[in-house]
Amino acid sequence: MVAPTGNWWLPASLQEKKWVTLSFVWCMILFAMMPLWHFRGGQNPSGIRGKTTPAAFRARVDRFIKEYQVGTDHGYPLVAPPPGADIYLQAQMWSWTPVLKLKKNASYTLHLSSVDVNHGFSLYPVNLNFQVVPGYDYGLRITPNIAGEFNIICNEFCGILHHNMVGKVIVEE
Ligand SMILES: [Cu+2]
Repeated sequence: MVAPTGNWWLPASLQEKKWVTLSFVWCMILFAMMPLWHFRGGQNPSGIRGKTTPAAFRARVDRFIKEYQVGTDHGYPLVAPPPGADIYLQAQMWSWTPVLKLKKNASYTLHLSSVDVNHGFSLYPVNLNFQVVPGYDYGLRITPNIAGEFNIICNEFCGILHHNMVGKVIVEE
């Protein structure tokens, strides 16, 4: 192969240069928005993430239930932890354990993890969504500010009975 002689390409025109510059500036703005929005956006949780194992998390959930259980709800333990407590929610094909009874305007650290496959935590009717991943303990600082009953719906397809995977959070005045 022989290279063409001389200046065979056309130098970038003014419009091309403007376009490349504009694109680059826009890229940088979007790039800066990612960290900026994490702190300013309000919708991004600053959670605590830690490693765990399904067995360790299950044991922690069992301990949590034993400590604060106040009854049952449709066969699931009903747990009323004190304000400020670390609270635990276990995702498993195809249920959420336990049913949490929380106080309005009290703060908690909600630990989410799965003991089998990936699940999705979706709080209805409030539109809050988090990934629930086996092997990771995702600790969210939460302060429920609306009283009522909320459903937790799995929004990550997790098998044949995925549609049955509904849990509950009760927030009392
Ligand atoms: Cu699921």
